[in-house]
Amino acid sequence: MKTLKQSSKIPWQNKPKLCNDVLWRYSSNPIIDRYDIPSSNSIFNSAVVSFKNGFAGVFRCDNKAVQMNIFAGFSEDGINWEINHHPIKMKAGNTKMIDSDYKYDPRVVFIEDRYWITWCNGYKGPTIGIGYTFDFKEFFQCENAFLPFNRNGVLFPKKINGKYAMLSRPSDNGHTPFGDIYISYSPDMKYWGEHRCVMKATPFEDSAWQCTKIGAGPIPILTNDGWLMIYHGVINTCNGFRYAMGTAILDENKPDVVKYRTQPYLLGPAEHYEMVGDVPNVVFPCAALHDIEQDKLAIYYGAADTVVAMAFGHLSEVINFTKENSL
Ligand code: BMA
Repeated sequence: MKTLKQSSKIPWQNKPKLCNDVLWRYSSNPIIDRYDIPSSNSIFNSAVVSFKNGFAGVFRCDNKAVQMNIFAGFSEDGINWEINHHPIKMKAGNTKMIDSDYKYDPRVVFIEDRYWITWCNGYKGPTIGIGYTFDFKEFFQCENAFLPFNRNGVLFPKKINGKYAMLSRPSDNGHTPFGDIYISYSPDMKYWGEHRCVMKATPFEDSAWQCTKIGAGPIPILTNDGWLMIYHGVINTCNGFRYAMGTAILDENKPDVVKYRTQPYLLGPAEHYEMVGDVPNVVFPCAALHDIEQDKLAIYYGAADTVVAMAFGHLSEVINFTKENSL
């Protein structure tokens, strides 16, 4: 089996006996509450990775002035987190231009020798910010990857055909009633190009939960079938947007080729903490830990733009489900 190194002790809970679904929620969800640090109004859409003997993460904590920023956090077990009370302070990375009106929806991935962070960075509107750290103490900000407006920048965990690769979702400056997933490449994490469309929102009749917009979630996972991409899909209802989670499998060497993509969602807003919060009806995955040998997948998602929750699955079942329920 192809695998990229991950910790062997990922957080886990067995599938409940009566569960027929491919993913199941952690029984003590949410794992992070809205007021878990003194300044926070909400903590959600956050990213975690294996780090040393445990885990580290970058958390979106909006404060009580409802300003969006990202904070480092640490955990021994991936479930109980200590989040710093002060936001990440960036130093100059590959540029001196590190302007940032706000930061939100981070993703984190280890590539080669360091942890790379992408987030939605406020520069005359939302675009994709990039930074790196070696230790989750000192952080360095690089050039924004794209022109505004863009969201959901998600790096692949290794170079593809010799270049860094990133998914993103060109958008507008507001709540964006459209959105498709694109891929871009860079030789150096500074200059991005070769933009290609990966997949678009679906026609309403084909799969309505993802008919308004879609965006990449966790770092894609390399499997024998290709890249497993977990993403969010959105439908615009008479009460506003509803965000659910789906999966697709992209070709390993040509990841703009979609091999499979689920018609049904795998997890949608159904529990109270997903349906009730600052923004109701949002399941927004931003990170996943996996262990191919143990066939385990642990997904972290923001719920109702208020708290962080987890769901589990067997990787093989997720892949089979994606193949068997493909559009
Ligand atoms: C998006 C972003 C996300 C949020 C989602 C639902 O545009 O702001 O952070 O979870 O909307 O409100």
